Amino acid sequence: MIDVYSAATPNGHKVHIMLEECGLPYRIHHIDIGAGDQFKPEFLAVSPNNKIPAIVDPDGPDGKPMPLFESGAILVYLASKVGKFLGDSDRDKFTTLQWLMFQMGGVGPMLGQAHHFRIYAPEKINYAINRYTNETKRLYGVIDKQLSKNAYLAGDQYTIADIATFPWTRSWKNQGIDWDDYPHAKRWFDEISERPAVKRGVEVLANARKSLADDPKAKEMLFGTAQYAKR
Ligand SMILES: N[C@@H](CCC(=O)N[C@@H](CS)C(=O)NCC(=O)O)C(=O)O
Repeated sequence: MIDVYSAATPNGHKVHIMLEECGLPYRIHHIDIGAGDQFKPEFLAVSPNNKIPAIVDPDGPDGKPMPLFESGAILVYLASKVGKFLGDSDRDKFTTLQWLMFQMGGVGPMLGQAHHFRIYAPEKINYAINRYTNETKRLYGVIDKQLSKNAYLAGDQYTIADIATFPWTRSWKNQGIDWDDYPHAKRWFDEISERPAVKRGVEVLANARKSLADDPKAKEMLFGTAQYAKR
């Protein structure tokens, strides 16, 4: 049974969806990132960057427990474990990894900043809002173009590149996106939303999710001095 340390956020959803897609048994441990659980020594021992998601697979490749943080690494690990969602040929695998890296290095960080400056920042800083909204639109444009030629991001198969990217596009409204501008991405989004494993994955820990809007303590934990204390 894989232990999953997580919350109902886009990076958490990636792993919840993947586990559901793979049919792997898992036990979920809620890390309340608004309450500061991510700074507890027992969580930092598995995830030293104080971020969810993290997993511990008691049955690692050498038979010993395998702890992992970083959602992209976890997706690659689980795909390798079950032999699915990475692509069949070496060419397919590298193409999948390419689009996974595009998500990890571009889509996640930039859409996250767009969300932050549009919704959470205490002051409206137009330069930051425009910078990250425009970058988000550019990235949706790249995705849309790729999906105009392919059913999925890495080609004709549903892979961990789709599993990594989809959860970030669920917050399209808060990122300033109008789906009418990205019809191919919308077709992909609608199709993935309907997958039974995706429907189950996005419900994991959904009840524990709290809005940050009126929660100054959570904002302090996520964006304030708590982040920068030496540990
Ligand atoms: N690159 C990391 C990012 C993880 C991440 O940003 N997690 C957020 C929630 S989506 C988090 O745990 N934030 C808590 C914190 O920064 O203290 C990954 O993909 O796993």
